[in-house]
Amino acid sequence: MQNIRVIDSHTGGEPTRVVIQGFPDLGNGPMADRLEIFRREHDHLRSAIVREPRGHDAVVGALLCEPVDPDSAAGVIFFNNVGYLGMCGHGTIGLVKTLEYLNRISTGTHTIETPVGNINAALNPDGSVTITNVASYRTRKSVSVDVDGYSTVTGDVAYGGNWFFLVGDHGKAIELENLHELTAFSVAIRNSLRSNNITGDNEAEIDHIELFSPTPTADSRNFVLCPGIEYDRSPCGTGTSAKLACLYADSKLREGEVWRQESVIGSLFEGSVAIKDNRIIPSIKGNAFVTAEIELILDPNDPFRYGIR
Ligand code: PYC
Repeated sequence: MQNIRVIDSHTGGEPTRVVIQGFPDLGNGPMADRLEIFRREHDHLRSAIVREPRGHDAVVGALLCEPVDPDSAAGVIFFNNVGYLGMCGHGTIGLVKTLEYLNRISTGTHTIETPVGNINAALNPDGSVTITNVASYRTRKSVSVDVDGYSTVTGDVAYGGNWFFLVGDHGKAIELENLHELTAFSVAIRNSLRSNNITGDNEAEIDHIELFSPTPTADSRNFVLCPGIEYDRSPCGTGTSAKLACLYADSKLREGEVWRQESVIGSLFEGSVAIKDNRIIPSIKGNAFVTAEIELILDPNDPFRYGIR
């Protein structure tokens, strides 16, 4: 038997499963190196942890690691049903609440090491968490692409820790009842970006699609398609960071001004940007709640012990 201990939480409805014990040693290198070892040697455990029958496609895994720098609170590697994430905003908020639950941190600001760089996360006195993300930026504005089965769609390419295509003008209702259509439309956009070679820096795949609409209850409402064809129940920390970078570039948001981003299920993040060395550094504030503490059991006789793949 192989036993893996995890703590589950949700951030604005989006689940995070933090692995706290029982995972093979990945060495002492930077998180980017450990991610490669994880991918190369233990990818079967990724699907065992997040996919059915133990998990489901929306679960984001977060492997808790010893940090390289002893002054950091933790290192983390994020993963999902189809692969790995450079950074994950809702997952970092969930991780911070998990570390608090484990009595490993208290109120204050903590450094978290991720594969795309170190970020700061503050556990606030009211229990909310504010993450200060990696530098975010837009690389292309108003890119038009012909989407199979739909008409031409225009959007921006931006980075917020992951790559996003952000679309404001789409004519779709961003409502839970419309999930099927929002998903099909976003998948079609993603396929068109792929076939037209529209990428992020260094030909990185744009694997997140973000649709926006006005809402009476916040500054904007979004639907975010994640790489494994699941939607983000939260407003998406990296997606909100990409949005903030676009707003700032368009002079629609000033440094320090608060942007309230609502998700398709109605959960909320508050975001703002600071400018440091000419780079846009987004901060995202949200809430997470621990929901379970579980021991996963991988029985060698179970044909689906590594998940349904
Ligand atoms: O919050 O950054 C995020 C995120 C990425 C994918 C799912 N959530």
